[in-house]
Amino acid sequence: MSLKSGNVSARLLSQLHRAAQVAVLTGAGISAESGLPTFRGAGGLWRTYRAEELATPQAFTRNPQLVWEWYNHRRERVRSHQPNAGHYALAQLRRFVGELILLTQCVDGYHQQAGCVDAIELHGNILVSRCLKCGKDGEVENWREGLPYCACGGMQRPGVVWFGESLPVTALERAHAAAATCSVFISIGTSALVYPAAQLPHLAGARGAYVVEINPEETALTPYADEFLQGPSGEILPQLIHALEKVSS
Ligand code: BJW
Ligand code: ZN
Repeated sequence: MSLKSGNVSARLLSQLHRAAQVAVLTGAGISAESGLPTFRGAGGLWRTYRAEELATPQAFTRNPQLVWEWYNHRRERVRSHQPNAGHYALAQLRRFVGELILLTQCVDGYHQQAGCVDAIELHGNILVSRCLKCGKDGEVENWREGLPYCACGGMQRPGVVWFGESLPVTALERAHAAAATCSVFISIGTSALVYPAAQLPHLAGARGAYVVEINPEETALTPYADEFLQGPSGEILPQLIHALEKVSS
C-alpha cells in the first residue's frame, strides 16, 4: 500500500495513521473562508481599530459602548455565516486517528456546529454574555444606551478572553496535557503570535510530536514546523481527508 496521496506527504499520512493522539490548534484563519475576518493582516481592522486596542479589559472600561458595538457587529456576522469545508473536514479527521483533541482560539462555535462538539475553547465564545455582577453566563435581559444587562441588573460583557486575562483554567490544562502527550500536533489558520496558545506547538515539538502547520502564509511557527502545508484550510483539510480515505480503503 502506497501512503502517498496527492499533495499530502507520505510522512504525514504515516504519522497520522499510527498516531494514538492528535492535537489540533485552530485560529481565526480556519473561519476566513466562511467570511469571518481574521484579526491580523488584510481585512483585520474594524474601522481603524486593531484587535489589541479593543480586546482588552481597559478598552471595555474606557468605552464599553464602542467595544459592544464591535462585538455586536461580529456576532451578527457569526450568526449569518456558516462553517466551511475546513471545519467539516476536521470533524472527519477523528475517524482516522486514535484520539483527536481539538483546541481552538476561535470564538465563533463553528467547530461545534460542524460536528466537533467537544472542541476546547481557549478564548471563550462570542455568543456568550457574562454578567459583571452575578458572574453568570446568560441571556441579555435588556439593552440600555448600547449596553446589555442581566436579569439581576448587572451589566454584561462578552464571554471571551481579552489580552491580560487568564484563559479558562480547565481548557488551558487540557491544552497543555494534549501538547505533552500527542504524537502529532497540527496548527491551522493561526498567526501563532498570541500566547499562551502560541506556545502549544512548541511544547508538543519539544516532547517529540510531529508538528504540522496549515496556513496560506508563513507564520512565527513555520521555521519550527516539521511540515508546512501552504494553502487555505478549506482546501487543504478536505485533501487530507481524501488522502486518508484512499490509504485506508
Ligand atoms: C488562513 C486562511 C485560510 C487566513 N486558511 N489560514 C508571552 C510572551 C509575550 C506576551 C505574552 C506572553 N504570555 C501572555 C502574553 C500577553 C498576551 C499576548 O500573547 N500578547 C501577544 C500579542 C504578544 N496574551 C494574553 O494576554 C493572554 N492571557 C494570558 O496569557 O494571561 C496570563 C497573562 C496575562 C498577562 C501577562 C502575562 C500572562 C490572553 C490572550 C487573549 C487573546 N484574545 C483574542 C480576542 C478574543 C476575543 C475576540 O474574539 O474578540 O483572541 S486576541 C485575538 O488573537 C483572538 C485570537 O484568538 C488571537 C489569535 O489570533 P489568530 O487566531 O491567530 O488570528 P490572526 O488574525 O492573528 O491570524 C490568522 C491566520 O490565519 C493568519 O496566519 C493567516 O495567514 C491565516 N489565514 N486565511 C487558513 N483560508
Ligand atoms: Zn447577573
